[in-house]
This record gives sequence, structure tokens and C-alpha cells, in this order.
Amino acid sequence: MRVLIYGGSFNPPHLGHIRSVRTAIAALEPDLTLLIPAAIPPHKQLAAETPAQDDRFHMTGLAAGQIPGCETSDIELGRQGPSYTSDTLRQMHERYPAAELVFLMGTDMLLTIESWHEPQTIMALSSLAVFARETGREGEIEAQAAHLREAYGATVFVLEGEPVTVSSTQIRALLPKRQGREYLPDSVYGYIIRRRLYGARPDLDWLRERAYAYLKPTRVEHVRGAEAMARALARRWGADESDAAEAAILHDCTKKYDRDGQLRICEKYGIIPDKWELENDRLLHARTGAAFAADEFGAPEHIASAIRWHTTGRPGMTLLEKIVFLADAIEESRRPYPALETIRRTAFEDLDAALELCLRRTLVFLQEQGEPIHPNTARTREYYLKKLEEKGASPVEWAAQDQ
Ligand code: DGI
Ligand code: FE
Ligand code: FE
Repeated sequence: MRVLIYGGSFNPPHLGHIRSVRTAIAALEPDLTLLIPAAIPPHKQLAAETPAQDDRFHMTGLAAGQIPGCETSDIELGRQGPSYTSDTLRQMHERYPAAELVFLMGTDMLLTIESWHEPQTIMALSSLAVFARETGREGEIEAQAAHLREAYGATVFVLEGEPVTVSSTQIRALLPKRQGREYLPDSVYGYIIRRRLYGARPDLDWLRERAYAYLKPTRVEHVRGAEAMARALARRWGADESDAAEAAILHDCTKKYDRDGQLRICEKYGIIPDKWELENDRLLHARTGAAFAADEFGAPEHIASAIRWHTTGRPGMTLLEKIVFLADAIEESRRPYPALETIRRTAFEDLDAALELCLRRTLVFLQEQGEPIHPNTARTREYYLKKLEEKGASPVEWAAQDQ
């Protein structure tokens, strides 16, 4: 029996890891392959944004799921103090006494193995399999392999294959910039985004694909329009354009659910609808949407709150909340309503005046329809009316032709 062991931080596990393991499996045909996330690697400092061990273990399991015959072991995670490969191999040897253990590593590790804790134990208990981390060092690798065979009686397999150059460090640096998805299995990427590990922000192409799946097909055009308008407003008013896009992409993510669906989501997230929301379930999707976006897509507080307040608004809105509120109301595919053109123009001249006008228009509309008015809608309009007065500005009137 042959057991292939691949230890590492897996912080996060990426396609490079998966390719290395596949290469090793193809060459060595082990009966079992184990990915072993390290607790505290003695040879390198853990990165500042390192997630909890449970998260790394879970991600490693997701990565292992991509490889037939591959499992994850948590033997290093429960360990107190530094986690040494030699201890792991001793434990593995006890567990599989008849097996040939093969320890998989990158060429960079092979070159430093003599400085590890108990190198002779490592090489006595297991064979070494090495995959290339870069090209052009084949001579050096062969020389080191020969030296280890000579000095320690080591068995060293130098694997053929394209070098695996991507590193977890690089990926961690890319994730907050909405990049790096192409280096990760989709399941791992989805988990990272959902938990916002490493300060990750979602790749917006990925987010659109995932978020649109929750929309009625007829609503996609509106959400696309809201994103475009939110981006334009963010540029105009100096907000983070990609955050505005993210919030707009997610803003109606629970809109398709009917009353029962809304109430189910409320129950799941501990949302207690007020009496206006119970009377008019169209108001609830803003609250359920914020909770769902946070849970399903890891939306951080400032983005969730832009979703939360996109229907009624609230006094003292953040810039992002104003942008999403207005983008929703004035995006290009909105069916024309009175004052729409005036609100569109005003949104690029004075945000507060645009908000006041938009809310005033909604209040008139709701009154005409005999719909109950949510106190937040009324209060928000009053707040921005007062704000305009304090600025010495007058509320914007809309032209007769803007009907
Ligand atoms: O989800 P969307 O259709 O894209 O837009 P939205 O989230 O702004 O929802 C708009 C609906 O919300 C619209 O039909 C008016 C309604 N609405 C906004 N404020 C109030 C309100 N409905 C009631 N009953 N009371 C309000 O105060
Ligand atoms: Fe909405
Ligand atoms: Fe909307």
C-alpha cells in the first residue's frame, strides 16, 4: 500500500495544489492521498489574515473533493505547539504500518529540507516526491536529490510536469482586489467569498452569474441597469465603484419570493416584520435581501445596509445607500413615471435634492394608490427636505413635460 501525503498551510488551497497532487497521483499511483493542513508551519510565519483552522480544514476538504481518492486529515490541527512533519509521519506510520509513505512537496521545500526538524526521521519514514515550482532549476534539484539519497538514504521522486508557480501568498493578495478566482476551485472560491476570508471581495462576473440565478429572468435587465447607474453615480460622487456595483447586483436578490417566501426568509434570519411590511410584502425584500446577501454572498455591513434601505431609504443615509437607492429608481430600463427625467438629472447635480424629489414622488404615488406609507419613507423624505432647507436650497420641481 502506498499513501501519498501532502502537507501545507492550504491558506487557501488552490489549483496549483490540485495540479501537483494530480501529477503525483498519475506518476505514483498511491492507494490513498491525504491533504494535511498544518497548524503552525515551523518554516513560515502564518499570514496576517489567516482564517480559523476550521475554515482552512473545510477549504482543504473542498479541494480534496476535486481529486478522486483524495481525503483530508486534521491530525496536525489538534496539535499543541509547533507542528512538525516528522511527528505527522510518525503518526502516519503508526496508522499505516505496512504502507509506503510518500511525502509530496515543492522543489523549494526539497532544497531546504535539511533545515527542517528531524530531517533524517522524515526521510527514513517516507519517500519524497517533488514537483517543480519554477523552470530552470532542474540541475539544482537533481543535485539535491542525489545528495539526499547519498547522505540520508532517501528515496526521492522528481515529478515531471509544468511547474506550479501560483502561490497562496499571491492569491491572498489578489482576493481583496476582486481577483484571483482563476487560481481556485470554484467550491473553494465560493466558500472564501461567503465567509469573506482574506478580506476577499467577489469577482463581479462571478457574482453576477450567481446572483442573477436568484432573479426572475424579467428582472435581470433592471438589475443590469441599476448596476450601470450605480457605477455612474459612484464615479460622479467619489464612492467605490465596485462596491456600488456589488450592492446593485445584489439589491433585489430576494425580490422574486412571494409573501410566504419572504416570511420564511424572515424566520430564517430572525427578521421581525413590522405592521407595514406585513401589510405590503413588497417592502420586505429589502430586509430579506440584505440578510440573504450577507449569508449567501458574504456581503459586508456597508453593502448589506445599502440593500436594506433601498426601498424606503432612511434618515442620514450613507453615500453608498443613496447611490443604490437612486440607481434603483432611475436606471435606464425603469418604466417612465412622473419626474423620472428630473430625478435622473438631479442625481448628478445634488444627491440630497434627488433623494427628496424621488421620495416625494413615491409618497404622492402611494397616496394616489391608497397604499399605506411606511414611516421610514415619510421620515426620510422629511429628513432630506430639512437638509435642503438647511443648505438654503429649495426642493426641485419637475417640469410639466416630465410626466
Ligand atoms: O424592487 P424594485 O421594484 O426594483 O424597487 P423598490 O425596491 O424600490 O420597490 C419599489 C416598490 O416599493 C414600489 O412599488 C413602491 C414601494 N414602496 C416604496 N416605499 C413604500 C412603498 N410601498 C409602501 N406600501 N409604502 C412605502 O412607504
Ligand atoms: Fe427592490
Ligand atoms: Fe430594484
